[in-house]
Amino acid sequence: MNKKQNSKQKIQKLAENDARPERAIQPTELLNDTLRRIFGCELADATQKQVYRALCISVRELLTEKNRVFGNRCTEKERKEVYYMSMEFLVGTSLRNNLFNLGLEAEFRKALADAGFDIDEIYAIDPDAGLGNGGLGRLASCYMDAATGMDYPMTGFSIRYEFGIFKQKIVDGWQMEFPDNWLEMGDVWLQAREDDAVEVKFGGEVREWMDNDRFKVAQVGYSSVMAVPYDMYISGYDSDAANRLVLWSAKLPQSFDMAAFSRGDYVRALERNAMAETISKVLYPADDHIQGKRLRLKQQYLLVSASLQSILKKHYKKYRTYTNLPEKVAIHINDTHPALCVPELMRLLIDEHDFGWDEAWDITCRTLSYTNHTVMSEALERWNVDLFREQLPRVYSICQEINRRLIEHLCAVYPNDWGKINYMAVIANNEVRMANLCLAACHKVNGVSKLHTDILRNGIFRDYCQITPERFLNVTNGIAYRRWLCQSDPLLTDYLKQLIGGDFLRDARALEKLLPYQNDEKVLADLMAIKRKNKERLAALIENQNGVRVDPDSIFDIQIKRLHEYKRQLLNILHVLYLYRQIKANPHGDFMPRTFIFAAKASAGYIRAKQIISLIVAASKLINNDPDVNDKLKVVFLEDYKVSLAEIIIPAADISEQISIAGKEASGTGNMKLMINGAVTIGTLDGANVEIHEQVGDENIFLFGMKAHEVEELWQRGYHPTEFITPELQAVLDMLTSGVLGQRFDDLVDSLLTNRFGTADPYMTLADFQDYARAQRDVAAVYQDKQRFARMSLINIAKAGIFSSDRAVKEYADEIWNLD
Ligand code: CR6
Repeated sequence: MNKKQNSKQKIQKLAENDARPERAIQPTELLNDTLRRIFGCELADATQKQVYRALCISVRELLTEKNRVFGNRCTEKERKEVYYMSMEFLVGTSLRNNLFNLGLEAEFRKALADAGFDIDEIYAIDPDAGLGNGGLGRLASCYMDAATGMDYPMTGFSIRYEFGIFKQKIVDGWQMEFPDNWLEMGDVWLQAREDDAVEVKFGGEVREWMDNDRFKVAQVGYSSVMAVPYDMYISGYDSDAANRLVLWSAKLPQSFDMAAFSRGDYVRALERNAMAETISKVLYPADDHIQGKRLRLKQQYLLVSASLQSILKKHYKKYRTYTNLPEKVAIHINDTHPALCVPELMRLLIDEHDFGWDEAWDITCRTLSYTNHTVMSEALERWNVDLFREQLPRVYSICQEINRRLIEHLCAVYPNDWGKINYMAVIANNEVRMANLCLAACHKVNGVSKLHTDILRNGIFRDYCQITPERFLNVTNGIAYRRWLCQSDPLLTDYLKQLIGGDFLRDARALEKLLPYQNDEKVLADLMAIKRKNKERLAALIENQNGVRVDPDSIFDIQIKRLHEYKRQLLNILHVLYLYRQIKANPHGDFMPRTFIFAAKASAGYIRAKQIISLIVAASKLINNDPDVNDKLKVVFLEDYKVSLAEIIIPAADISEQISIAGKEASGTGNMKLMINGAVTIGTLDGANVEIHEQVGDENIFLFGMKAHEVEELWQRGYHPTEFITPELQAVLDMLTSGVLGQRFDDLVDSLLTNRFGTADPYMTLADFQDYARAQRDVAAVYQDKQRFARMSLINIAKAGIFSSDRAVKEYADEIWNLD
C-alpha cells in the first residue's frame, strides 16, 4: 500500500470511529506524511511556511473526511438540513479554531515544538478571512461553528471575494484603504469543485409562449456567468460533525472564450473574462448602509441563484421530488442581501421544474425564513426598478406578480388604506423593496434582540405583524464563546477550569458556577491578576504598533466596532477631551488613571465617520504628548480592526463601551464578547445591552442616557441640541474648532449644532453627554475599590452564558428551521 492510501485510510478510519476519532492521531506522522506528499520534505528540513501549509492541509483533509461521513449519515437518516445564505461570513483565522475544536491543539503544539517550531508563530501566518464587515458577518460564522458543534447539518453559502474587508492604515491622521489579498495564504483552506459549477444568467429579456397548451416563460438573450463552488470546512467543538461553507466564485463559461478566440479576438475575450470575474472580486465595505450599485446586485444574484440551484439538485437526487422541500430543507435569508431567494426559488420551481404558481408559492414560503439586522432606514435595501429589470428581467417579472397578488390581498385586509398598502408593497415608487419581499413570503421573521424585535413588531414591520403576528419572533444574538473566551483568553479559561471544572466548555450556562465565589478575596485577586496579564499583552502590542506606552494599572476603557455615527464614538472622544480639560485645570487632583482604546474601520466613502477617526487620532496626539496629563490619561487608536486583533484586545478590557443612541443598535455582539471576558459595560439601554442588564442587574453595569421611547419623545417634542450645552461642553467643542488639535473639525461641530447637513445632532450625542459623563465618574469611583470592581467583573463572566451562540442556534433550529 502506498503512503497516500495509507494516510487516507487512516483518516477515514478515524473519522468513522465515533468515540473521539482524533484522539488516535499521531501529529508528527501526519505532518510528515502531508509534507512528503505536498513538498517532498519532512519536518526536519521544512520551512515554517511549508509547515503551516502542511498543517492546514492535514486539518482540512481530516475535516473533509468527517464531513463526508457526517453527510452520509444525515442522508441515510433523511435529516432536515439548513442552508444559511449570507453575503458575509467573517471567519477570521481557522487553524487554531479547528485544532481547538478537534481537541488536537496540545498534541500539535508539542509535536511542532519537538521539531523546533513554535505553533504560535505558525498561527500568526494564518490570515484572517475577512469576508464580512462587522457584526452581521461574524454572527454568521459564530452560527456555523455552533451548529456544527451541536451536530446540526448546516451549510453556509456566500461569495469567495478575492479581496475581503480592506486593510486600514492611518496616514497623516486620515483612514486609507488597502486591498486585502487574503487568498495568497488563505487559499489553503479552500477546495474548488470545478465540476459542480453552475450557470447564472444576467440581462436579456423575458419570452413567453404556449407549448402544448402549457404557458411557458424563459429568459432569452442573456449573458452567462459560471459560479464555481469552493468549500471551506467548518469544525465544531468536540463533535463528530463537520459542515461546509460554500463560497461561489464567478467565471466566464468556456464556450464564450472559444468563440472570441476563434475570431482571433484574444484581448476582447480576456476583457470579458475579467468583467465576469469582477462579480466576486471584492466585498462591499459598507455596514448598515446600502449603495444600490449594479455590481452588488449581481453579487447577490450570483449567490442566490447558484446556491438555490445546487440545493434543488441535491434535494432531487435524494428524494426525486421537490414537493417535500419545506419538510427537508430550511433556507435562511441573513438580512435582505439574499432576499432574491424569494423570486429565484419561484423562478426555478415554475420555469425549470414545471410547478404552478400557487404550489410554488406555498413551497417557497414554507422553506424560507428571514432575519432582520437593522432598523436604520438607510440600510433597508431598495433597488431601482430599471436597474433591477435590466439585470434580472425574469426575476423582475416574478416580483411584479408577487406584488400584484400581495396588493390584492392587502386591499382585502386594509380596504382603502392606500398609505399602508403602499408602505407594504414589494414594488412601489419605482423601487423593489427587499425587506417587503421577505415579509411577503417568509414563514418566520426574526429580530436579533428583545428590544429590536419589539421595534420591528410595533414599528417598521407593524402592518405585516398585525396580519400574521405568529410569524414574528425574537432570537437574541449569540457568540461562539469557545473562540472568544477559551481560545483568546487561555489564562482565564485554564483558571476557570481549575476553579469550577470544565463543564462550561460544553455548556456556557455552567459559568454560573462562578457566582458563589463573588466574595472570595483570593478568587477576586486571581481574576485581577489574569486581567493584568492580558492588559500587559495589549500594552505591549500598543507600544509596538503605536509607539505609545500605556499603564496596565490604568482603566482600560475600550470601544471596538465599526465606525458609525449612531454608535457614537464621537460621544466617547468628546468626553475624553472633557476629562483632559479637567486634568489640565487641576493637574494635582485625585484622578483615576485611564486609557481609552479605540479600533474601528469606516466605510470607504463615509466621510463623517473618517472625520471622527481623525478626531480620535488628533486627540490622542495632543493628550499622549502632554506631560501634564501623562500618567493619568492616554488615548489609543489601533489600526486595522479585525477578528484576530479583537481576540487580543477583548481579554484586556476593563470597561466595554456600548453607547449607541437607544433604538438604533439592533443587538451588538461585541458587548457579549467583552462581557464574557470580564469587562463591565458602560452603555445605553439599546440592543442586547437590555438583556445584559437583565442578567447582571443594576449593580453590575453602568447605564446612562435616554431610553428608546425617550429618544422618540424628544424627537416628537423637538430636539434642540444647543439646549444641552454646558460651559464645559462648549469649551470642548471649542477645542475642535480652535486648531489646538493640530487641525480644525468645523464639520463635526456643525453637524452637532446646525441644520446645515440636515438634522442637527441626529444621534443626540449632546443630549446624552451629561449623563454619560456622570456614568464615567461612577466608573472611576467604583474602580478605586479594586475588589468591588473585580466582583462586578466576575458576575459579568458568570452571567454571560446565555449569550452563547449554542443557545441562539438551538432557538433557530427549534422555532424557525424545525430541525430534528
Ligand atoms: N451592523 C447590527 O447593526 C447586530 C449585527 C448582527 C448589524 C448589529 O447591531 O449585532 O447586525 N446589522 O445581528 C447589519 O449589519 C445590517 C451589524 O452588524
